[in-house]
Amino acid sequence: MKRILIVGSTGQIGSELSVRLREIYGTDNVICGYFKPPYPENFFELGPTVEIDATDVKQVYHAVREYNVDTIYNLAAILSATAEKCPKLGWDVGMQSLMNCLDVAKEFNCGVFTPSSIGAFGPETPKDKTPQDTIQRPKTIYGITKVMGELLSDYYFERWGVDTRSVRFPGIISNMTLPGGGTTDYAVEIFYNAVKGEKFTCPVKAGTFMDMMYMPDALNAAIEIMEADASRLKHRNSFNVASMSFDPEMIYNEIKKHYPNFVMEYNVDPLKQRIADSWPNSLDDSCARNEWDWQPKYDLSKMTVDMIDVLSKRKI
Ligand code: AKB
Repeated sequence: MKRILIVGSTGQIGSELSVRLREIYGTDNVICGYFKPPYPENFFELGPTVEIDATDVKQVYHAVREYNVDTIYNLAAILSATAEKCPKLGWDVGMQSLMNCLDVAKEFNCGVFTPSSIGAFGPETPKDKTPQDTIQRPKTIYGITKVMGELLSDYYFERWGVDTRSVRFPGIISNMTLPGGGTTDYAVEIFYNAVKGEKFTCPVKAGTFMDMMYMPDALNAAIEIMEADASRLKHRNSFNVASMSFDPEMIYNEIKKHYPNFVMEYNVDPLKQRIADSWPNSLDDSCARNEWDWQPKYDLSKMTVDMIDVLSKRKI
């Protein structure tokens, strides 16, 4: 049975990953690291928690030692658009937290999962069906930290045997916690506007394709890669994973099947457009499928049905 520390457990991925990990490994075996408010409702009653600023190695060290942790989910990050406005913060949070987690993992023999992203690619990368191993010259600080993170994680594995594993997440669409400061956030926000009966203003142009993924598939990816048989892994940091690729018109038209009067207009945010234009249209995830049987369950239409069902039943 794993003993897991989630660093950044109150963010978009962490708040749902913590629930799933507790279902699988037991509530007391999943320690939710938190840094600053707001905390999800009942956060402190749902299981063990620890206050942790992952940029401080002592705090990571004490949490891992005190709770006898053997696996770290390192989710601390500043997303692409926010990091671009504050590159030093993006670098410090992304890199310092990772270095600290890796150093502590080396000491205590822990496995480490750190998400990479489609942001680890850049304009020189092949845009369609982007291969697993290809050119990685990102033009954002977020992407640079992701490439560094992949390299550093492989380095710790090759040099010291630290069991580092990772996936390159697309934009993640979820109905629980809103993302913040990402380039792909529009694909979440559009659902909230549709369900509330409000017009949606899209910050990226029609024809801007990016890979996206529904949260249940993203959680499966994060859990299955850490459970994968190590002897089958030819790659580690980091696997392309994919389930759907769309542009704003495609998601708008899918939502309109449920809300025929829904209106979308465009007001392009130059920063988000620049970032989106530098990222791939779609990834080839065949290595993940071959090496650890990755298999997503949701496409655009199935996800849309579920998002609308969940959000419309909840007061948002
Ligand atoms: C972002 O838009 O910054 C993230 C990502 C694709 O990594 N959602």
